[in-house]
Amino acid sequence: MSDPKRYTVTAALPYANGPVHIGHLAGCYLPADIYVRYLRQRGKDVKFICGSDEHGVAIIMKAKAEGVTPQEIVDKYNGIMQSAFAEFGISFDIYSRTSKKIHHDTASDFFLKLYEKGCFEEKETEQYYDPEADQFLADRYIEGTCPNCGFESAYGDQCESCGTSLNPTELKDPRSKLSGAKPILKKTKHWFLPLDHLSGKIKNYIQQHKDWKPNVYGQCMSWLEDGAGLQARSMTRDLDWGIKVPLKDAEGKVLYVWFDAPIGYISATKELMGDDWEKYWKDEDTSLVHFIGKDNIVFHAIIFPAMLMEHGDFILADQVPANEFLNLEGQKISTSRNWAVWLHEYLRDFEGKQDALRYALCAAAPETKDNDFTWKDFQTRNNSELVGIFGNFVNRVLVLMQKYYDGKVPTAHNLTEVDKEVLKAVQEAPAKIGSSLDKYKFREALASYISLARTGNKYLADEEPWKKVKTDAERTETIMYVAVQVCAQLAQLGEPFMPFSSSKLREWLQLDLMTWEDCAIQEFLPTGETVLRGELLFEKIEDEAVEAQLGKLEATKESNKPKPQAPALKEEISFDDFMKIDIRTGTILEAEKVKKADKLLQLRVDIGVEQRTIVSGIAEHFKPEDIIGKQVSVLANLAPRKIRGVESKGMILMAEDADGKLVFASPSQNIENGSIVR
Ligand code: B3M
Ligand code: ZN
Repeated sequence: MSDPKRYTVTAALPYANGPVHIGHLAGCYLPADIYVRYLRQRGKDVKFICGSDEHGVAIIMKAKAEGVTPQEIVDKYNGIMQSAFAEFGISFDIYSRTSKKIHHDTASDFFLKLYEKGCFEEKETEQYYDPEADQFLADRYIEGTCPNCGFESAYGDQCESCGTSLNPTELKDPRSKLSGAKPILKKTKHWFLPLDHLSGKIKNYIQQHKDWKPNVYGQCMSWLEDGAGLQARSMTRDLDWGIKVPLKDAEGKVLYVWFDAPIGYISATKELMGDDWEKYWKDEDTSLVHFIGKDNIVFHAIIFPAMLMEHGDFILADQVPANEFLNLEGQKISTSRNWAVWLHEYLRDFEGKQDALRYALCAAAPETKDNDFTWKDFQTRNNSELVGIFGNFVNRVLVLMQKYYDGKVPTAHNLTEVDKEVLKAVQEAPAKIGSSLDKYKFREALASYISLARTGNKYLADEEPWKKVKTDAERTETIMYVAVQVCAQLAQLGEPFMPFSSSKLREWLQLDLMTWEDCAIQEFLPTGETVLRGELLFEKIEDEAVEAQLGKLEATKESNKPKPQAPALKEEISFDDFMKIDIRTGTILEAEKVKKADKLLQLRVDIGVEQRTIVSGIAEHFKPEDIIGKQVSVLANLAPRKIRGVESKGMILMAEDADGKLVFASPSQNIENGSIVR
């Protein structure tokens, strides 16, 4: 939409079932925040809407895993997520929760309106039911063998091994994850939203948006062309957590989480704007923009628009700038495997360095394809770009300004071609960066931004005012005048990307934030204005800090390795069987290798009642001299055996792990030899 009157910008409502990690930030919340800050700086009327998604099976599963109620889960994580976003400067106008009454009411009314318009199809279908747990089973609660690849722990909706999406009834040997019981099929009624009659309208809508990012447009078109995508979708579920279906004959049923969650954007806008909310959702001059990750594309570009079309009162999304996924050190980010950089942990380990992460994540954002975050990259970006170029430039300018002019901006005398070029770059930066931001090309925008810092840094290094100051006072003044204008522009245009540093820099330069348009100038600080000394804008990230993070990930890898399985238990024996065994404590008195037998030690053991010879297969694990004097447990009534010509009476008890490591099953404290072990 060209030049809309206002913007409603939403960022996907994250499930309140875990803390926020860098994948969330890079994929959705950071680009959304950059975009919104940019719009605000352009003086646009924009509302930035988000909140916690507190319904759905994801929440219930997490509650089960932590052994608490769903309510406790959402309360806990809503708090953690909200403060992490705030700490990183994600500047929502509202961060709401789908558990609020205003949302329950809004979503119920929406459902009722569709119901009254006859948009739903009531259908009785057979669904899996757990007879022991006495409830219908959500797809994720059913496990079984994948009909496609034979993987034994496929979920009811998808096989994580081969990726096929499934229907629960397609699983072989289905079992309930709640009780382990074999689920039975039972009839249940649900309200389906038919989509086929909308297919023309939906296709038309998507095709009007060829300007969408290719990954988004492509996914929508392939979904529409596939046909299967436009089957009627059930908008209700048999669950006891969620928004109750507002109908009489709907006991025990709630709204499908993907029905209620996007309506959450509307509820939050109502909560924020009161009576003034409607124009943000109903006026054709409003541009509605959904920032999301790629796994949410279909819901935002097809299903939610279909719901809005059926309702009739609302505008549809103008843009759906979805990102692909961010990987971490070459592996998919995973909450369950703890393969992630959690924002609250980053804040603890890199205090005050929010902008460094914002910078690195924007520079490596998975805009067109999945991308990798590595700690080494992060360090390089910070140390060479932020510290080495941007920070170095600003610091030199501020130091020299104090040193030469007590902070007073000097006069510009004759401008050279180089001076003019630098000032031109300053003036043109807003248009250049802005045109990338308008196209949701955040990486490109950031690259143009940092290139202005590079220009400034190079200018100073080439012009060497610290040398010229001795011979040419006028030239030095001109150089410093130009350099300080570059700093000022960096302070202004840095606001969307690195708001913390940008605001510090404006403070040192004693500048207020200007509108983006007003920044298309060459002079921010006229001769005679004063700037302050300031401090260092960025700090180096040391190797140790990076190594600590890599060490943490290494430890995660270790703990994710499948644990060796202990051998299965042997057959049960009776108490009488057990009583036949005579185990005694004894002390090893002598130990020597058995000739021509690598594995055997011949031991002399005092077992209280007598001394005996025992041949033991432990020579590869212990040196004879190390075990003399050791107290051990001895199976004393084992029938004697001749081993390599030596009569062995009894056996030393050892524990052996899966790797074959041996340790003595000794008494934990010394006790009289001959004591009975039982
Ligand atoms: N909560 C899925 C997710 O967190 C879902 C998004 C809802 S947006 C309306 O990925
Ligand atoms: Zn499979």
